[in-house]
Amino acid sequence: PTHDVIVIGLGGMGSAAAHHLAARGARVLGLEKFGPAHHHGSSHGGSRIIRQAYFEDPAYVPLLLRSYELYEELERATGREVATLCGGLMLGRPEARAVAGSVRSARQWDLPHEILDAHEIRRRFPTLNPNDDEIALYEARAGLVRPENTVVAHLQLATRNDADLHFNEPVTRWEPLPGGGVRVHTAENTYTAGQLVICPGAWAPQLLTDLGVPFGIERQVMYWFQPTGGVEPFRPERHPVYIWEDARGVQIYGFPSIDGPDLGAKVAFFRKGTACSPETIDREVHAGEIQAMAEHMSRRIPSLPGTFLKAATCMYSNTPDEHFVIARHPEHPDSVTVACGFSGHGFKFVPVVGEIVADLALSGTTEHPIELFDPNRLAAAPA
Ligand code: PYC
Repeated sequence: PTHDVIVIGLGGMGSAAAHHLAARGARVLGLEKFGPAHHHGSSHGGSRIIRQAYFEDPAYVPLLLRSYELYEELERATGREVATLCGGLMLGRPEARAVAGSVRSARQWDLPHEILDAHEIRRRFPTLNPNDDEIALYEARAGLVRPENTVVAHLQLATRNDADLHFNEPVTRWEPLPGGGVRVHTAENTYTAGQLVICPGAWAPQLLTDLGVPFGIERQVMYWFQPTGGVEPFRPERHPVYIWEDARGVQIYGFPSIDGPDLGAKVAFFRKGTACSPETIDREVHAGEIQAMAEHMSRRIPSLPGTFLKAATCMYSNTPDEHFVIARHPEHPDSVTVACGFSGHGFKFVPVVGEIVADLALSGTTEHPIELFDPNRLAAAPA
């Protein structure tokens, strides 16, 4: 083999894996279908939320604490801005999953947080207009990470450690070799290595046919609006990130204005997409969708849907329980590691997933708690 480890996919997770593997001295080949930090998958759009009081499950918290450390290291090592801790609000009725789940994680892990009633939310964050029966968990250490900068920073560090990164070279198939190791085919070449790491994003159904996980790929839309009265109240010094759940369980999430006055502020529905595949996704954003977003916002952040500026699509790769898959491949446990099914909430974990994947590929195990991400939990029950 010419390389120790081949990494398929150099988006968020794959770029971090390439960096951590190369930093430990592995000879790494990275193969990516598109260019560096591209906009075709799930790692673009300028911002993603980062938070610690994790409503999805308290088991994520130790990984988040490590991710925060690694984001800081990444910023120091590259000089690129990757994280802005502007604070974050999880809003809704007290029983809303986003609120009750965050409170549970914060208490279990003793994370600094405040509980704000509707009056206090309005007083501290005057752009927000909650109903009287809504509350929020406020976390000062929440904020946003920048996906494109994060990917570029990891690629830069991987290259610094001599990783061989090939862009615009799609993988057509891969197979384990009888004597150990793997072979990977692209349109132009065939490569062999002792270990394979697959970080496929929305291409999981094509690249992981024998994993036994029923992925649901979803089209999602991100919207940028210019607030009535301008972006001043939305600047990150004054405005937190937020996830806001309504009485039906519909969640929106949003950001302060971070890309200059002309780009307004970004908002999106969380987990309310439509089924698609990378080949069939509708990249156009329709007037009815923009109208629905503006109407949903206007009751909660009345100044935000002032003027629609632009929208962009991306894809979620959902697992049935919305928890990740990070493991040795059950069918090829000696040579293949997978990181996939991030279900729309993975980007904040990118650096720690890179570290875990490097552990698994180089030693077969990790000290990080990843029991929740075992693909066997999702295997179809035998008939
Ligand atoms: O995980 O915080 C998050 C998030 C919000 C919207 C998409 N992901």
